[in-house]
Amino acid sequence: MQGSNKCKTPEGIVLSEMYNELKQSVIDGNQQGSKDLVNKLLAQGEEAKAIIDNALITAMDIVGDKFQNQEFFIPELLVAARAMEGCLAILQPLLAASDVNPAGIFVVGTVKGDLHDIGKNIVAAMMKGAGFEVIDLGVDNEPAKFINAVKERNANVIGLSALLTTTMKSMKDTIEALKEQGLRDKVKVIIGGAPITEDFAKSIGADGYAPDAALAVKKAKELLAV
Ligand code: B1M
Repeated sequence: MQGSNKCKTPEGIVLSEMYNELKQSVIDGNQQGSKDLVNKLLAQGEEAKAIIDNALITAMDIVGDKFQNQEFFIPELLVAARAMEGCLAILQPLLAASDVNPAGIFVVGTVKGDLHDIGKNIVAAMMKGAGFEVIDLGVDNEPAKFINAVKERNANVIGLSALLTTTMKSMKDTIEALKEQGLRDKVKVIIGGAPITEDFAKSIGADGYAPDAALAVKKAKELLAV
């Protein structure tokens, strides 16, 4: 958010109120209302990344807490996720607006058994924006899917995303499969997702861990020295 909490647009609209409204709208699962608010914030000159960081991610964290406290159930989780996805559909092209030469070839996907893709989609968009060619495998990818993509597309970085503690093991399996295929030295592996930590990344032999999409870009550039 630009300026202080009380920062006003030329029309006198308080930006922090618009951010709060957007947060609530996503929590309520109001798809059209959320998209309208995103468009309004963009029209006020707010940047895509600021909108994601200051409203959308916080909204999903609140939704997650409510789910954990049994205030929300799967239907509420789903409608909030759809509202968030609608907003991201507007914001992703803005994050990815870049015309530089590919800094590297990045294969990204959510690991086997895991259907969460909102964070992974933000990572993919930010990597595109940073000039990487991005091959997005979607969700629920067994190790062989990553192996094939690395072989076919000659990728030099893989991004593995997991949101469930139960699917973290699949990250280790993917790294083991890369070793078995003799590909481990050819590709850097970055992992991320809410339950992932630096220690876990080290313990499974990943090259890097990133807690958010911006740091995933930084880590990829650092590993490839670009
Ligand atoms: Co699910 N879910 N969910 N869910 N869900 C969580 C993850 C949970 C923490 C909620 C809770 O209990 N508080 C919990 C996991 C508990 C655990 O494992 N410890 C949970 C559960 C239990 C489940 C189900 C099992 C529920 C059920 O069926 N009983 C089920 C599992 C389905 C499956 O995957 N097999 C399930 C289903 C779903 C929906 C389908 C309804 C929906 C997902 C929709 C979708 O993704 N298209 C959903 C949602 C929306 C959530 C929460 C509420 C929000 C996730 C999200 O999108 N966050 C989530 C609670 C939470 O995380 N606060 C929850 C916003 C997103 C931007 O953040 O993905 O963390 P995140 O990405 C961040 C960083 O982590 C990082 O960058 C992003 C930000 O910049 N990052 C990377 C992510 N990937 C990265 C990769 C990188 C680097 C950084 O490098 C490659």
